[in-house]
Amino acid sequence: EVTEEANGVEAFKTLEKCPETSPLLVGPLRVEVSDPMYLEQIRQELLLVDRGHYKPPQCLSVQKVAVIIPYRHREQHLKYWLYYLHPILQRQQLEYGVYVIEQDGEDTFNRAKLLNVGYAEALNDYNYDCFVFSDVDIIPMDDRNTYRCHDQPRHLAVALEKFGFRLPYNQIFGGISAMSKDQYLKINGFPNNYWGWGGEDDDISNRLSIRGMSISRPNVLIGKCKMIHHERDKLNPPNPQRFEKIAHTRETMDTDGINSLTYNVVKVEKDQLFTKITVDIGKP
Ligand code: UD2
Ligand code: MN
Repeated sequence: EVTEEANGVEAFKTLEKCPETSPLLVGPLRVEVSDPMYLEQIRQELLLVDRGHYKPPQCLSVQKVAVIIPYRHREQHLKYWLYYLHPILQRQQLEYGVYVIEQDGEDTFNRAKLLNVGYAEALNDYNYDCFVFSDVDIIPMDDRNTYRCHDQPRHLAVALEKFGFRLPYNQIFGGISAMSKDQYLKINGFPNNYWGWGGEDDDISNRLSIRGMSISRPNVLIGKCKMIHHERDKLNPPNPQRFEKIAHTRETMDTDGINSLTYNVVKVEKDQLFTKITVDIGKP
C-alpha cells in the first residue's frame, strides 16, 4: 500500500512541463453559428471540465489562465462560446478556469468594470497568473491563437470580418486580450466608469502605453476570429462621454481602477462548464 501511494506521488511529480507549442493543435477551424446549441450535449463531451476548470492530463501547464467574460442577456452566444472554446483551450494544453461575470439588474452595461470584478473574483477562487478577457461573442478561427500571456500584453482578436480581416487601427485592444497579473496591476486594472458602449478598450490601451508597455499580437492568419452577428444591445447604448474620457486616461488611471473597485456579489452559480458570478456594480 505504502509503495503504491509513493508511486502515485512520484508519477505526479514527474509530470513534465507542457511543451512551448502543443502537439494537439490543428490550425484553422470552421466556426458555424447557425444551428441552435444545447448545453446538455456540450457537457457530455467535456467530462474533464469541473466547475469551469480544466487541467491538462498530459503535462503541467506553465501558466494558470482565468478566462473572464463580461455578460448579460447573451445566452445563445455563451453556448456557442463554450462549445467552441473548451476544446480549443484543451488542445492548447492550458490549465484554465472560465468565469462569466453577469451584470445584475437592467442599468446601463459596463464592460470594463465587469472585467475588473472578474479579475478579483478569479483570484479569490484560485492562484491564476494570467487573465484572458473575452467578449462572449468572439470565437477564434485558428487554435494556434493561444489564450495565454506573453512578455507584453496580448491582443488576440486581431482579424475580424467586420473590419475586413485586418486591424482597423494600431492601438486597438478590444474583443479578446490577455494580461499577466503584473501587467494588469501595472496599469491599475481597467476603468470603472465607462457606462455604455465604447471607449473602455481604448482607455485600457492608453493605460498600457502610458506605463511603457506595447501590444503583442499573433499574425492576421492565426489571429482570425469570428464575431457572432448581433445588434447593439438596448441596455448598452454608445457612451457619449467616451471621447472626452479617453483624452484624460493619464489623469484618471491612478485613482480609477482595481484600487477603487467596489461591487456586491448577488449570486454564484457553479456550472460544469463555467462559474457564473452575478454582480451588482451600481449604475452611472
Ligand atoms: C467592440 C469590442 C468590445 C468592446 C465594445 C465596446 C472588438 C472586437 N470588440 O465590440 O471588446 O470594446 O466594442 O464596448 O473590438 N455584453 C453583454 N450584454 C450586453 C452588452 C454587452 O454580454 O447587453 C458583453 C458581451 O460579452 C459582448 C461585449 O460585452 O460581446 C461587448 O459588447 P458588444 O458585443 O455589443 O460590442 P462590439 O461587438 O461593438
Ligand atoms: Mn460584439
